Amino acid sequence: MKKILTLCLAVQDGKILLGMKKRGFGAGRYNGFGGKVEEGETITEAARREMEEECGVTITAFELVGVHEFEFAHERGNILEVHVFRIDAFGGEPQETEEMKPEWFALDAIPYDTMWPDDRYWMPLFLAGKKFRTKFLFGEGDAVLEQNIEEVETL
Ligand code: 6OG
Repeated sequence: MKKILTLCLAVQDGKILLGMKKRGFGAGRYNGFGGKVEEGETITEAARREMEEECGVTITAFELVGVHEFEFAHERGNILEVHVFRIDAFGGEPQETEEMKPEWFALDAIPYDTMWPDDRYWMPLFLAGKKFRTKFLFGEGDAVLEQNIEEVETL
């Protein structure tokens, strides 16, 4: 089974916008904004909706830059396919919501120790403006057991 999700990362003036996830899957970690694509919605529509719901801003310029396939050793065959968008412009000011507390980080001070453990491996490609496809297998304590990161021209 495959679930399709979005992950939106805004970069502006040498900083990246992350949110502290307050509840649900990934709570206690900083991450981009996003979630499951709902029925009847395109992936880009889902990205726009999640940015509005989770931090109250409206995307005005963005690009699909990566696709991850995440799998957990205790549930082999359940794939999370996460579509990563770089947000180049948005309207409004990021606001705390019930789900996320937004915070800007300098690009050389990204809080990898409080993020999903895959992030430190692919974020350098993201920050270098590359496109990528990855596969990660997670084990006990969400440790990365296997990883494959491919830089691609198009997605
Ligand atoms: P909701 O369950 O809140 O959406 N996500 C991951 N992000 C990273 N960096 N690593 C992972 O490794 C992830 N698994 C899921 C996708 C969950 C949000 O978290 C992202 C969504 O943006 C396993 O609807």
